[in-house]
Amino acid sequence: MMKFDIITIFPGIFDSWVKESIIARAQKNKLIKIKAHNLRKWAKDRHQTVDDRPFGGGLGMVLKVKPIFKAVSALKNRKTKIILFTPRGKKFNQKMASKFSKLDQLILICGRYEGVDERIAKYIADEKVSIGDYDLMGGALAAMVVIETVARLIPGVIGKPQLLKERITKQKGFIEYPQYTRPEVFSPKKGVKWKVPKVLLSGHHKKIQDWRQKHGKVVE
Ligand code: 6GU
Repeated sequence: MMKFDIITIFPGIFDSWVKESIIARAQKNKLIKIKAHNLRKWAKDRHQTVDDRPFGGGLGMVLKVKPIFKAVSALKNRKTKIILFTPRGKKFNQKMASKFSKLDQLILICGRYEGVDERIAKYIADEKVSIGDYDLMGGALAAMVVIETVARLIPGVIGKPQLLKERITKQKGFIEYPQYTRPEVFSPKKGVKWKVPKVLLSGHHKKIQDWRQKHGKVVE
């Protein structure tokens, strides 16, 4: 079973996402385990301080290195990778997801927008990951993106294993192609017809495959 340990100052953000959908079912079936840990658990002073003012001055607060170090030390076991989410990280893609899916555990450190002490990136994290070139409020959404992408690659997480296999192309990766269902013709208003491509109604397997290859996108 693959374990996802999230370190965050906003564990509540993950609640509904963990309780619903395919992620919840995968947990119930003991294929994965997701736990959002409150970083304050590892801040033992009276105010459970997890952040402090930046050296050199500047606005905002910076997450301290010690609580994160203690959290990671407490959570780390098995074949694991420690990921720090930061806009300066390596851009996340399907290939990284595929590598991560072979581990026993991911520890995901969610920073927040003002910043985290750079020693966490330098000494604690195995990988620095960004999910794209835009600014978020913190790493929580990035963690959900990574966990969902990785979890669905684990055998059994997606209901029918054929669903994964069907999309594996001759090359590496998955093919994402356009899909249609009934009706064959939809009329949003008089004189307008939105039609399903004829080839998909033909029953001609090879032609359908070629069409899907041509119009699809390979994600790897
Ligand atoms: Cl991982 N964190 C933040 N704060 N912003 C981001 C990001 C991560 N990836 C893209 N933007």
